[in-house]
Amino acid sequence: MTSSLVVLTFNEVDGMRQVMPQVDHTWVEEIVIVDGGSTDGTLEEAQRQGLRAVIQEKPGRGEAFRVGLRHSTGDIIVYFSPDGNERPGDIPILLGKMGEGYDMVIASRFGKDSRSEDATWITRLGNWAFTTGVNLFFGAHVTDAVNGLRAVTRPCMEDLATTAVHFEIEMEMTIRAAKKGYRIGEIPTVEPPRVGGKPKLNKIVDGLRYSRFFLGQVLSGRR
Ligand SMILES: Nc1nc2c(ncn2[C@@H]2O[C@H](COP(=O)(O)OP(=O)(O)OP(=O)(O)O)[C@@H](O)[C@H]2O)c(=O)[nH]1
Ligand SMILES: [Mg+2]
Repeated sequence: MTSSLVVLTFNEVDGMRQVMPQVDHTWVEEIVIVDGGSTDGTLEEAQRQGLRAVIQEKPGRGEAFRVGLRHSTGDIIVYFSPDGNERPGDIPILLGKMGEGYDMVIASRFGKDSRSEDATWITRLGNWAFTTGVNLFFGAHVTDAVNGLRAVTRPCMEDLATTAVHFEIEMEMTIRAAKKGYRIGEIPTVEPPRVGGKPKLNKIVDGLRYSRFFLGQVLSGRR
């Protein structure tokens, strides 16, 4: 089984400098940066580190997940955001868990041995509500339905045929995988605070988008 690391960036130069050097290139067969149109030196930094970058034609983090799927070749894809919120050391742990036969493995910030040093009470509440909803309505059994750090097999990701353009992508992946009966596993993680740069997720705009997306999923058929 080969694996690809798809790295999602949009004006993330600080993270590229501080986090990417902690990624051991022998963990995976290939690394692909998918960039949403950075103007802060992210692409120059990728080039300096000898990393291949693909620039999105259409904006959005959800779109970036599909660009990463199209521009990588591994049997397993690990989606990784180098903004400091995700620990590079989880990459081999996710791959190890995938070896147990899962179709998707999510790094959970809210499980038994997990911790988030980044979440505020509002994001905690939101994550809890959406995860509970995804479990109740779609039969997933997860403690974190929406974290981005996750691994998925290529056939599973292709079959999910995602359409989410923005931050709803992870919720869509978890819902569709649960609906289709894929095996979803989790590993506990610790979410450190962001390093530099600016958050791209807007608590209000994206919170509303999440809610609308979730309701749409519920109304369009639970199973
Ligand atoms: N390729 C690509 N990456 C994106 C896009 N939007 C955000 N990202 C990246 O996705 C990752 C997560 O975005 P964040 O803004 O940190 O979102 P978050 O982690 O939910 O929110 P914070 O708690 O504020 O960090 C970062 O590495 C961003 O650079 C996009 O449109 N395209
Ligand atoms: Mg972040």
